[in-house]
Amino acid sequence: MSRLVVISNRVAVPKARGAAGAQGGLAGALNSALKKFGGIWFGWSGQESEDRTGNINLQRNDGVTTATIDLSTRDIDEYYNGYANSTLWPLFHYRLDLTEYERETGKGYERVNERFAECVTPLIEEDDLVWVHDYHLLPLGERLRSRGLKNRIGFFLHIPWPPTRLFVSLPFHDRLVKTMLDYDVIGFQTQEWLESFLHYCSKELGAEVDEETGRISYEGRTVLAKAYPIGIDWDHFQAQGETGEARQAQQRLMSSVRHRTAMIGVDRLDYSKGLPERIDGIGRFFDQHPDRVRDLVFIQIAPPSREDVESYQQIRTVLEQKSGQINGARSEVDVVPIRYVNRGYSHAELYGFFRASKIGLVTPLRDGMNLVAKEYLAAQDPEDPGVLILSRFAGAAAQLPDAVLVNPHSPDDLSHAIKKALDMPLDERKRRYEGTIGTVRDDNVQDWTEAFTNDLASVPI
Ligand code: ADQ
Repeated sequence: MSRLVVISNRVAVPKARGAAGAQGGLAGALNSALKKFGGIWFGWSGQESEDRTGNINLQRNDGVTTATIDLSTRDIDEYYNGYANSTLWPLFHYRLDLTEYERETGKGYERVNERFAECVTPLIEEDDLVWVHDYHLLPLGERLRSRGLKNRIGFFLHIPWPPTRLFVSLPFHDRLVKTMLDYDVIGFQTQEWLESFLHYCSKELGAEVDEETGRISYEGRTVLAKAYPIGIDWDHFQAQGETGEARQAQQRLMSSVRHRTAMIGVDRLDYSKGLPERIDGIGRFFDQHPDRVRDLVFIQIAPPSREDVESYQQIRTVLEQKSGQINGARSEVDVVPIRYVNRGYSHAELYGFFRASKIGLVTPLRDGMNLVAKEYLAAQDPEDPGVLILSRFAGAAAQLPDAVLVNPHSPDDLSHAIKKALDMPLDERKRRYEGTIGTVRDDNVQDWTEAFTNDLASVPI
């Protein structure tokens, strides 16, 4: 059997299952795949150092080998904070207004991709399957090929692929996509992002595209492009729900909201997650239904991320102002309608909070998939499930049509959905829950890993 080499911007060092802080989700799934196949997970250590000697830190933990390199201050600035997070991330989330185009950061991005290729190539053996992840490493396939690698190489994009009309605003867009056609399999979260990619290849590159099979033929190579919707680690998440930590978290939240309904949002602090728009929707709900202020407590958990990027600093300030305004206008001595918490929690605690919350509010303006929506559903009591309000612009909406779907840009729509969820009778809540839970349970992250690696392993070479 072939080994698997996973390459991503950051590497999650595996922890033993059941150990305190054991990881779930993507990191857990990739680690189990690596254990099954044997192999290596390569990426940036997260550390900054000016060491250019090509030192690779190899570690073996719980059956998985990780190989990491440090990046220099300039590399982090140009590749990570610059091109990846100030150009590609906003553009791929349809935010042209936030997209920065700087030649220097583009060069830094190429330089770090080249460095990744240089460092990882000696670790790759002849029959290894190579699986590259996400927007930080779009051109890595081509960099690896230029070093003579003949292996099967796959790529998965965790975020949306933008429509052609937006994507062409990126200088050198064609050069970037041509580098991607050196992969053998390219995976997207949804049919929608896949279609945008195929459209680009056909219209802008003149590639031959078979819409039915997702096969793209270009300059003598054939690439398979396909949708592989990611899921959660169901078993791991349920096991977290059985812990004392989860039960305590549930109790803690329930006793603090008492007779009121808890409505929860859990997101990284990121403008793509629609947080200010969500607060506006809640404000609108309180304006339209002032008699219900005492019925509802909204808990937003949003730990900061990418704090070196300016647009991320701004979002934090905006959010604090908006929630402060509503709390200022609507609080009583014993009622504070919005609790805004700036830190992360473990999956066990999140399970408990989700279970204690009768409404889950997941309203990104654009999202590749959104695993929080699936985790919220997975934590519900089947006999008395809560209601998921979900943005129609999250990739997850295509898989969860029985959620209450909303347009996150419209405060009226959000307000209406909150009212509907608050008043929803048990039989409708159960019907919606039963319509979604099968997908969440069965299309899980193990399945996703298997589907992708099976397709990659079947590529003829
Ligand atoms: P993210 O943008 O990080 O991921 P998401 O899928 O919602 O978004 O979350 C990933 C994980 O982070 C989830 O397991 C969630 O529980 C955890 N998380 C989020 N907020 C948290 C918080 N406040 N505290 C603790 N944990 C938190 C990117 C893409 C998504 C895609 C994933 C996976 O942007 O669209 O679903 O990758 O492919």
